[in-house]
Amino acid sequence: MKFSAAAETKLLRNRANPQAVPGRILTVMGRKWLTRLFAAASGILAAAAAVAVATALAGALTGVPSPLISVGNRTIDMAPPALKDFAIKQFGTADKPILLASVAVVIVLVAAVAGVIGIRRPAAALGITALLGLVALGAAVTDRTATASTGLVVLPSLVAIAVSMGALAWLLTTLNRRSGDSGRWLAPHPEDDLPSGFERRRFLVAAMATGTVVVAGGAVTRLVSGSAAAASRADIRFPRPASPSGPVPRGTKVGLRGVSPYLTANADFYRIDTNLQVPDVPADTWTLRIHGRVDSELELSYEDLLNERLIERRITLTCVSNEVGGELAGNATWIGVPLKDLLDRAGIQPGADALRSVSVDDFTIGTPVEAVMDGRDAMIAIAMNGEPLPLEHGFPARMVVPGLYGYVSATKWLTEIEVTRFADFTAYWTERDWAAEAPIKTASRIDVPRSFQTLSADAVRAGGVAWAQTTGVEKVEVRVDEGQWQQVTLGTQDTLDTWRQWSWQWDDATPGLHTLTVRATDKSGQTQTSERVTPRPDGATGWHSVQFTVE
Ligand SMILES: Nc1nc2c(c(=O)[nH]1)N[C@H]1C(S)=C(S)[C@@H](COP(=O)(O)O)O[C@H]1N2
Ligand SMILES: [Mo]
Repeated sequence: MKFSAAAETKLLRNRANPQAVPGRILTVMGRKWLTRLFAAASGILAAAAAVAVATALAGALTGVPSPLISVGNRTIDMAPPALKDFAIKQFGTADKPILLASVAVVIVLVAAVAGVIGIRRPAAALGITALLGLVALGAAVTDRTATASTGLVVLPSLVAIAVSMGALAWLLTTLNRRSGDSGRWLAPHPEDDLPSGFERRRFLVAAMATGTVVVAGGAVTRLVSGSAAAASRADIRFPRPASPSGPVPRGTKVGLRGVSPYLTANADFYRIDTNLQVPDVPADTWTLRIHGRVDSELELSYEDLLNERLIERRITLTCVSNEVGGELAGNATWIGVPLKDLLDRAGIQPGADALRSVSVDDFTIGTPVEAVMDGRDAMIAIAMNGEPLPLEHGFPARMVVPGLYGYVSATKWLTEIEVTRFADFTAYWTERDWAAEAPIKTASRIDVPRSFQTLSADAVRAGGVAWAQTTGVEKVEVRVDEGQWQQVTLGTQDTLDTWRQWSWQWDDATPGLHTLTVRATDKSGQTQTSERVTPRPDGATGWHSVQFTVE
């Protein structure tokens, strides 16, 4: 940008007096930049209107994700494994809003650029807009979470293309038109690059109309976005489990502030899945089909599950992506139907070594047949901590298998179990470099003190949790700096499938900066290895430690 000497002086003067800047921006920056600003805003407005209308439309249709969600879903499915590891590690369970925000930022940028290009080359701008819509269309058609017919699934993107092109054409026309023009549609003005005196009023009308569409789309989305699953969940009453878990034994809780609660509340329970939008499955339309290498196929409704022999168990779930010291584990009371009961009834044929379980959105998990038949409390769970499964945790039904990481066992929104062989299929995560079989590795964690906390010498207490599902935690030890390992106080073992709280007090604490390290030994005598490995392919190992200061 070149300024005349006069303009430069003005600019300098305005710097000295910032109050005066807004009024002068026009003269100093030039109309060219103002036009660009309006053009960019036009692009963004048009795109926003398209997204709003498409999202409202998708909300009104069953089984049709909004194009924005579809783009997000496809991004998740196509992202290289390393990027996903990074996202889960950096953002944990906030990875979903961050992904959606990134998609939105990309759309805003592209739309703004399209708008600016549209000052000179309206056709190119419309082309870019159409291209954005086509990307959404492609994502919608290939979105595995879409359950409606293709004809319906493409509808929101097609409407989005029409809305964005129409709105942009209108906005650019008013932006490019001079008073006195005979209304040439979308006519660019190559003869001067400072379209002067565009018809502010007409542009404003177009912009406000488009803005109204954005707001209306948002309002309609709100209206139609009530979930059928939530309504059906509210009506569910459970019979008393035939095999209750009994109360939590005394002494399970060590009573130290900052240690993870023994039972994790549903609202605090970690959530990991590939779904940007929680599948909306009312219990009364849900079915579970068990088929494949079985003597007789089974098909069960939710009502059928309620009439089965129900067991209630406390089980600690763990995600394979959990880093050493990470928070991707939680302990809950589950009610469900023993998988073994159903599989025995179906009759597993010789040679079958795997269950391929499928969720309503075609996410797949492979689980060893042996693990669910060896007597552990593998179940099709319908309740979590006394409530029907929360929607995010798999309503109406999910699998829970003690001792296996979630990605090889804990299928949420479960709808199909195929009895098969590992040799005959790959599952969602095994296609992405994770191991096909993944028993949970023994782990221990320091919840308090937090890293870099300062403690007074007379009150150095530490505590946390340790888990070794199906084997049980035998012993937890800590050491200060490179000192001797010392045994901690362990909460009572509840079941072998639950974590144990631990606490420890440092009686003769010395001032200074210290490192506290923890390790657990399971009931088979195996102590956690100090060797650090990453979560991929089958779970992290290594000792957790925190640094803190004693005063
Ligand atoms: N349908 C479906 N089920 C799924 C997943 C998923 O992405 N989709 N993720 C699995 C993983 S990796 C884990 S760790 C557990 C997490 O269960 P939670 O979200 O209830 O804690 O669900 C498992 N079940
Ligand atoms: Mo996981």
